[in-house]
Amino acid sequence: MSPTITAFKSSPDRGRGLARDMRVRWALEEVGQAYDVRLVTFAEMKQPAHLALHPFGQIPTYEDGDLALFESGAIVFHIAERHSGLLPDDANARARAITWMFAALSTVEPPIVDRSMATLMDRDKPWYEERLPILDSRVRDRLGQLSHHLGDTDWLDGAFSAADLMMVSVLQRLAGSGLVEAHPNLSAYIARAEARPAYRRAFDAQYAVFVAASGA
Ligand code: GTB
Repeated sequence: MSPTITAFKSSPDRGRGLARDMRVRWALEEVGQAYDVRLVTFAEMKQPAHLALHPFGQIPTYEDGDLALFESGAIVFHIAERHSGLLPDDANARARAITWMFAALSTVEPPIVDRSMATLMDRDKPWYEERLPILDSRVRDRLGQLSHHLGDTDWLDGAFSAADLMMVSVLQRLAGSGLVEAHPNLSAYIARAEARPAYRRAFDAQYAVFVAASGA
């Protein structure tokens, strides 16, 4: 039986693929694992049935037989461990790829989410204009370091892996901010990942949900 993931019934990102089900869809497409999607409303995410799967009442979740997981990082890691194609076979290369997955989630993503939340929720606050440059500068620091590491290589460490899938998913939230665009190698890195057939299939699937929900 195929695993089932959850995603927004009506995503606030309007089909841009920025919600965290996208990275799970992408991982499943990369390894060729078919999956089902259960769409949930914001209200349903806070109901006991969903809270039993996700203690924080969020998406994505992942169910496969008697296994239920939450947290996009844990889900992608699980998929990468259970299938070939997303983590190297060599033990040291595998450990490095896992390190980069953690780096994406715990070092690069937090300042990006802080900035994104401020631009979404705090524009009307009296301190917004003063705070934004601080948030921008924290993001700039991380992007500068990441850009330096990537240099002119295609992927973070050898072949494409779950590390790149996670890092690109994290960086995409900055689209249009000008912050990524200041680093041509990071823009090219994102474009390279987005050109992958598995990414396109995942993107199209989540976009179809937006189209159906909006009647577009
Ligand atoms: N750490 C968790 C993980 O990685 O799985 C975070 C999960 C999470 O934040 N889920 C969000 C959620 O369910 C959706 S992805 N929110 C509902 C709630 O908390 O009540 C975050 C997200 C939402 C919207 C946009 N957007 O509009 O661009 C982008 C990302």
